[in-house]
Amino acid sequence: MKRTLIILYALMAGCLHAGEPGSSPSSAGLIPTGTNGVTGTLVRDTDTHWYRFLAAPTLVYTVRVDNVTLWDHDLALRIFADGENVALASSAIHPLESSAMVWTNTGGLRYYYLNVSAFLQFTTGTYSVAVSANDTDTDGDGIPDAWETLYFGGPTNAVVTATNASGMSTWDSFVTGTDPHDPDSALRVRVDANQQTTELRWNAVPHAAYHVESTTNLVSGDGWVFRGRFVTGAQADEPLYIDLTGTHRLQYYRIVYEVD
Ligand SMILES: [Ca+2]
Repeated sequence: MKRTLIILYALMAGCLHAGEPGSSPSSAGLIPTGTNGVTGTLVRDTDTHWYRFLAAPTLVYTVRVDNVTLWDHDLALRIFADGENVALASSAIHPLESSAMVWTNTGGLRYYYLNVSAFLQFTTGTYSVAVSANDTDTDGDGIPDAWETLYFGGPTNAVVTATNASGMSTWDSFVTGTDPHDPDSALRVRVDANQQTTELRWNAVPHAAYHVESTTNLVSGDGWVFRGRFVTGAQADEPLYIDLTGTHRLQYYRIVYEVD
C-alpha cells in the first residue's frame, strides 16, 4: 500500500541555508554585469582569485580580461558551477593586454563562479575582469529582454505571474531555465513509492542545483527538512532521490531550485 503522499513545489531559493554544502567559495567577490568589473593582483603565481556573477538563462555572456600587467603572460580564466569547469577562456593570453571568452548559459538563473589564476610559474601582476551580457530589461520586471523576446515575442510581453502551458508561472520558468510553453520542460517530479522506498526523479537543466526537502506537516507551512542537494552537469542528468525512511507515514516532499 502506498502511504506516502508526494507534492512538488518549484521554488526559488534566495540563499543557501547555513551549514549546507555551498557550490563555490563564499569569499567570491560579486561582478555585476555591464560594469567595468574588478581589478585584482596576482602576488604569487599560486594565487587563485574567485568572483561570481548572476547569469540568466539563454543569455550570452562575455567575460573579458583587460589591463593586464602580468609578468609572464599566462593567465587561466575559468567559469565554474559546483566545482565543474563550465568554460575556459584562455590558458595563454595573446595578446597580453586583452582576452575574452563568450559563453551561453544553458541552465537557469544562478550564480556562476569565475576563477582567475596563473597558468604558469612566475605569473604575477594586475588584471581587470568584467562580465557583460545583453541583459537589458526594458520593463523592469527582472526578466531580460532577450528571454522575453525568445519566448513571448517581445521585450515587454511576458507577465511574470501568468501561468503558461508548462503549468508554471513565467517567473518560475525563467528562474528554473525551462520553456514556459512546454509541459515536458517544466520542473516536474515523477514518483515511485512502495513499501520499501520512495523514489523521486525530476526534470533538470544543466549546471543546476536542487534541494529535496520533506515535512510531515503541510498545514503549518514550516518544518521542512533538508534531505539532500543534487547537482547536474553539462548534460542535465536526471537527478534521483531515494528516501528509505519515509515508509508508513505521511510525508510531503518538495524540490527547491537553488539560485545562490
Ligand atoms: Ca523584462
